[in-house]
Amino acid sequence: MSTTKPCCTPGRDAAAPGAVALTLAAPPRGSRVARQLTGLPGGRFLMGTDDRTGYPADGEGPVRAVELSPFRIATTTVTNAAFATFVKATGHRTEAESFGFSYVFEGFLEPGLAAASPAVAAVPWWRAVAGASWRAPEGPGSSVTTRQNHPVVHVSWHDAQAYCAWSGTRLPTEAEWEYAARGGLEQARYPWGDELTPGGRHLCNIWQGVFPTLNTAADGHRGTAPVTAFRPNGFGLYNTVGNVWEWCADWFSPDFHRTGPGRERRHDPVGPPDGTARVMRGGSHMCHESYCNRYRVAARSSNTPDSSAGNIGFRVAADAG
Ligand SMILES: [Ca+2]
Repeated sequence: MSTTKPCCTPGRDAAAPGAVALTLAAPPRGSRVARQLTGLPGGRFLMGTDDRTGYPADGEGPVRAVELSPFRIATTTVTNAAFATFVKATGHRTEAESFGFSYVFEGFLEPGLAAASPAVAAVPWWRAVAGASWRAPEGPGSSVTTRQNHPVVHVSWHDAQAYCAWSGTRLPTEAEWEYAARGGLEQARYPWGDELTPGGRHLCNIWQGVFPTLNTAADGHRGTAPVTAFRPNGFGLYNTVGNVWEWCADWFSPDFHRTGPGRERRHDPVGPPDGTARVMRGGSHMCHESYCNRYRVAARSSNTPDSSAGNIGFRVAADAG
């Protein structure tokens, strides 16, 4: 169960039957995925926020100095095309496929399928859709044929781990993710500055209109957008906020960064040693200011590692060198 507000993404019941043990393929030498990562210098940066428009209960603050070693990270989230290459090479079956369902926003479903798909009690615009998976993001009959350059979705944290193992990469730690997402700006609210739509321009893919009934798509995208939509941040990274939530390596805790051992919190932090949910960062195409403004670069969320939904993806990272 997520320890943050459950609006971001619904989670599977941790005790649900059908959980799968995943076999990780050995990473190929000189993986193309790993070669495409961009190197970042690391160093000291100010992590978190004390922004009053945020969610203190999530553990967004306090602002603290964190030191990072150099590392590498992908400029985009993993695309449907890249994930298909991984699946073709390994035969990987995602957890959504093993469980037989995943969570889809009702507004993207055909009326008949919406009516046949149970709503999630606390967040009824989420439907548990039989047959929804990365291959069929809106359930049976849908496909990613025209979305090859969009982020893969309906992938669990475990699925992301399997992709990383195959590609010789790893998920970024939460601290690495935030440092990279900030793009070199210190304590800005967004990867480009403090204003959401400077000069009236949309700079990320979130929700405009009235959530959850009216999606005007004023930013040009009703659901996911291509991974290189909008301009990149100062480090060359695209869509670190909006579009899809991104899994991070860490277990989620709202307070480990305040209460954990000092050095573990300040130097290449990896989060708490155990937990029930993994960190997700960045918000998604379903975030709206009136409801949940977790598309801020310091915002945090989480979900259980076997959960998947139509607004969760991931980007990969690796150690330097
Ligand atoms: Ca949008």
